[in-house]
Amino acid sequence: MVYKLIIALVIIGGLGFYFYPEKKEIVIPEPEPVIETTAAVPDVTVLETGLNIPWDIAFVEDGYLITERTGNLLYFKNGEKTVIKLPHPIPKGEGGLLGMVLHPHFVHNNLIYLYMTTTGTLNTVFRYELVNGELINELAIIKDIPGAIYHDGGRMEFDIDEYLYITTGDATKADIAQNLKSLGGKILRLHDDGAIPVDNPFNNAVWSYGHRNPQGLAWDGEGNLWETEHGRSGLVTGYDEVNKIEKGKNYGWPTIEGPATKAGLVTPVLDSGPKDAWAPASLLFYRGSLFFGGLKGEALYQMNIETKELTEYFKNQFGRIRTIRKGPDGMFYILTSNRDGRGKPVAEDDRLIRINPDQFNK
Ligand SMILES: [Ca+2]
Repeated sequence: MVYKLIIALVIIGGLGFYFYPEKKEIVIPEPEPVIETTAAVPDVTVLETGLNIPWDIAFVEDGYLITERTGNLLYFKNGEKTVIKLPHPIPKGEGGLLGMVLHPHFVHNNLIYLYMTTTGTLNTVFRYELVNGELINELAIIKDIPGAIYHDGGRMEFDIDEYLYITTGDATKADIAQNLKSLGGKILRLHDDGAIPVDNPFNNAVWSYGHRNPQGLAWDGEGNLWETEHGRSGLVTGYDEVNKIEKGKNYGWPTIEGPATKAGLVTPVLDSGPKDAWAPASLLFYRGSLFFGGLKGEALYQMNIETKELTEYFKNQFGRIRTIRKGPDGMFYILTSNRDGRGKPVAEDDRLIRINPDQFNK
């Protein structure tokens, strides 16, 4: 009986094979070709034109925010520009609306920080919630930062431990950089709500001092904090600086400048020399190098941290370059500053330009 059943199954199976000789093919998808994420992006793409002294950029879902020194907070999404109203007007002709940084948990708490001139020449860092295109729940996390038309500092960054660092300028009064009771000419360090961290070196907001006009902050792959700073200006220029920042240290302004050394003061890792001026205005760490925009130098600079070698890119191509930041797509984004009264603007200025960093590794 069992034998007959097996025979029957073999016959049926055979018939099945005869009547259905074409098996349905199982399609195995070809593996996706491995594409270098940046390979298809052009070296240079102008994304926005007609900006008016843009100072900082932050990336949000579906777009980006840009501050203009004249007092506008702009939101760009799918090619559309919206102006986000500031709760405070910016005084004309003074420092203005400068740095902007998002809270490390912005996607959950909507917190945004803006560095701006308020009354007179004093600068304040405000924290807001950005909800439905409106800045609400204002909190002044630090105020009465000395300001002036120039030398206002204004750059802000969070470190991986979520402390907020803020650069402040000497507000053209050099001596305040050495005064630990003044907030000018410093790098400040605060909790995200403005509270003073207990491990700050001087029981106040000051983290380091003796700075003239620091404009860029970035941490390298080993967690070291780096800073760019404008050297002397006026009749003579030069001695712009790249400094490695350590807690509580004195970076020398106005006692020393350039490669000069003095006990108790920190000499920059790199300076531009007495004749060249970069006017370094930002800072970004990328693959063993520090990148910064140069205003007076009209270039994008790369300093190899190990060799201290400095390379210039786009010299005189875009005019004055203020800010460089890396986008969530790994691209560099730079902002020009040709409408600040010191440049020679072309019709497109000022511009947001996307730069593919792959070109720097060839
Ligand atoms: Ca210095």
